[in-house]
Amino acid sequence: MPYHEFECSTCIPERKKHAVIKGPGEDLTSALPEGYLNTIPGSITERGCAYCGAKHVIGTPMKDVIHLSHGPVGCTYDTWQTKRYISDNDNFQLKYTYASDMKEKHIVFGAEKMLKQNIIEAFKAFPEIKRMTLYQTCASALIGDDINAVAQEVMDEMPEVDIFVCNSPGFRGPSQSGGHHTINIAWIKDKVGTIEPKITGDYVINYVGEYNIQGDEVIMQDYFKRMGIQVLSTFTGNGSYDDLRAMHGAHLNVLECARSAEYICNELRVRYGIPRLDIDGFGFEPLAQSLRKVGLFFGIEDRAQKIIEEETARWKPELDWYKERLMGKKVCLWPGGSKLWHWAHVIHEEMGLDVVSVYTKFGHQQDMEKGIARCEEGALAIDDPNELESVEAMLKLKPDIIFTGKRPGEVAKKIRVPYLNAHAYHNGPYKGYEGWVRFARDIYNAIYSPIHQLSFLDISKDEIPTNQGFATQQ
Ligand code: CFM
Repeated sequence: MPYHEFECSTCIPERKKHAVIKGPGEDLTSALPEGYLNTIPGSITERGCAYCGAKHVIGTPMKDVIHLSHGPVGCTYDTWQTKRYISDNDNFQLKYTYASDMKEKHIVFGAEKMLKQNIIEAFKAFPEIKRMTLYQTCASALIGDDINAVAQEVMDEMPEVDIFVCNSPGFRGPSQSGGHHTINIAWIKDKVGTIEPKITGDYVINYVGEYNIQGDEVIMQDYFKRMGIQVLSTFTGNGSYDDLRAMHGAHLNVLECARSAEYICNELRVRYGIPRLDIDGFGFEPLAQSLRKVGLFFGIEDRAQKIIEEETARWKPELDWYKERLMGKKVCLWPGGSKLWHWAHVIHEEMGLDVVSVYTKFGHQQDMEKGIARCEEGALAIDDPNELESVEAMLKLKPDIIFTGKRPGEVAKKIRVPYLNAHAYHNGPYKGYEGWVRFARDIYNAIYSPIHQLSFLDISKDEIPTNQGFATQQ
């Protein structure tokens, strides 16, 4: 039986089908954990909500916009520490956060009037910004505030502004992935096609599912520019609201994170006939293949090849230096969604790491299928894990490092497992040739940092334990 039962979860028998061990010769389809379902009551999930997926993942990276949540102020939490989608306009979208600040009285009497005042006040406070995204939250959706009507009233009174409304309250479920879907569809339905594109070149793409975490988009944009490609819009990292209204003018959608943004690509194909090309900016070989594919589409493979050769010659020796030192180190690869399959095989092939476990918080079964196919035999695959399960897994697997988010990362540190931030990165960008070397350097530093050796010290005793089965100093 491929399912893995956690000791800590025997009291929640439904959890059993959410974890599998990749056994030798096992039929992958029968071993696939369940996924993209509502979280089981009693299992304290670490997922985000549908509002978070819409706003904090996809909406907020848009740089020239006031992002206002209609709800309690706590819903706007998620700032520099957890989200690092930087921009070239001095990080306007990260520096400020806006909420209508609903209180109990608004739940009783409604908050539409207050919302209208808040929208006008926000535009007045930042007169140079003429665009806004407005997000429904659980609180305002439950009482039925009509935020579309409020937004329309403001636009009628202030013709110079444009407001995008996103109806993805947290309870819409089942996780942030539901929110990705909702905002993708809302954007194409309400905004794409409302501005005509400015075409300046022969090869025009939208770069989709790319959120410019610590500059990922900038590094990829540079390759496209060197190939003579015009990036009409980026959905949505460092992206501009009005550029994204003109997405219908591109010749090709180049899709990076298929988990969060395949929906808009599929719609752009149906509505405007623009093809979708999935690429991967992580790792030398996947990136080379991606640049070649884009080059092939436009008949400019030679330009792609030139970049691949230049960049590989510049960065490969550094990558190999790290590979030698990371060979055979055990990794738990525990991101939110698509990084599980973007990374699983390539960290093994290009950095020598062995993936002993994969998990995804909100990925669909197809994400898990790709992830399991690409990780090592014997690996433990978990869907929507909770904290107790991940601690149990770490104690059992004794990884040298885990790649995950801040919350599970802090727990890992307490049991002396080094953690690297797979979401916001430590010292990114991680995309591109240079980025991939930065990733290797961060992994190396995390594993070999003397701090982890020191953390094994029990100062109540007179001994210095050196190796307890986790990181070993070289
Ligand atoms: Fe796509 Fe993302 Fe990811 Fe994602 Fe995310 Fe993210 Fe992630 Mo955090 S869009 S699925 S909802 S690659 S925020 S930039 S790092 S969990 S693996």
